[in-house]
Amino acid sequence: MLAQPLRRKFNACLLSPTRVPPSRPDLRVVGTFNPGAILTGPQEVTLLVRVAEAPAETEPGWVGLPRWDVQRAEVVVDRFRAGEVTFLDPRVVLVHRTGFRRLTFLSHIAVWVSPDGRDLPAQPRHRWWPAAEWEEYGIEDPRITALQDRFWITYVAVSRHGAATALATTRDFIHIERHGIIFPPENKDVVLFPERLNGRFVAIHRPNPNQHFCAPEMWLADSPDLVHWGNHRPLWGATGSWDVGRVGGGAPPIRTPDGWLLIYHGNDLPPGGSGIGSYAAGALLLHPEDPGRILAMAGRILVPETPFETRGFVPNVVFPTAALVRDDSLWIYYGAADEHCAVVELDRGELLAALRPSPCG
Ligand code: MAN
Repeated sequence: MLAQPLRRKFNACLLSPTRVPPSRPDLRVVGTFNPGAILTGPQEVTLLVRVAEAPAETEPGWVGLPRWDVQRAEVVVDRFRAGEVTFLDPRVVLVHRTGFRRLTFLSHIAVWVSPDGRDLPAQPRHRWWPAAEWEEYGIEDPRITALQDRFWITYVAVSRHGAATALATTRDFIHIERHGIIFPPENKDVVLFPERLNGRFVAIHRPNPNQHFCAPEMWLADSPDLVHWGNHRPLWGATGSWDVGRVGGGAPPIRTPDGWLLIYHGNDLPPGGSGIGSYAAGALLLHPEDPGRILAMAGRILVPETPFETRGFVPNVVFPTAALVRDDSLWIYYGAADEHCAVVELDRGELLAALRPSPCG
């Protein structure tokens, strides 16, 4: 379904790499994007921003690829002769000797506290670094859910073992407790429902199999404790148009009187296509007690259109990672062009009116 994108009541680019100093002089910040966000006061929004850093300079003829060294607890840069690697896109290189991929940057997570959700102070409050072997190529794309007495953070842990999803908890966003991998590689874009359903915690996840028997899919799983997950079942497969290339949970679902509102992302690169394609946001409404039932869908609600979305490290990317209810609006926090953090305010009534009953409801 290719619906019209929704009217943007307010839209701002909150953070760009030029505003954030690198963590070390030999590194440069290439991305400040894909933020988790949650209300931590009546107006205050805490954001967990993915900060991607690459080597600042490499000698001509050499390529430097960063990695977290767990023993030394610091970033190290592995150097390759230019002929030993092939750039697949700005994010990924193929290392000929191993036949495996490496990222051109290493991501950590910076904690920003915004007094009003529309503006960020000059400095982050805290930075949170990789620590485990399965985080050596970075920690990415956090999503935050308030459940019981703490915040639960799902994030992508990337390493030579693949891209997995890990879980951490915090009460203050400074002291973080890690609970390890909850969905093994390849699995990203995990979002947690903010309530138990029928006594179980529920997640949406996105397995990414190497052998493609089907269109990209989001799946559901449930858990007694948020650490051990089972009862895996497919939720939604790409519709064959704007989300034919990839589909994945964006923001943790929001309860509405009619059901769970899920803001998700899709990518339009067809299988076998070259390049990266374009990432847009869509919306689904899931049954309030049985989220495996899709009641309604809105198709694309946000497409890349502003210059900070259409130009950048990866052009044409709108990648939603949080959605907050504020009065009559929904504020969606998202990564733009794999480079910036942005927020857009949508009218909740207009969004709900765009949802069309699903044939599978
Ligand atoms: C893809 C992109 C990158 C990300 C890697 C590893 O290549 O989503 O932004 O760094 O996967 O997760």
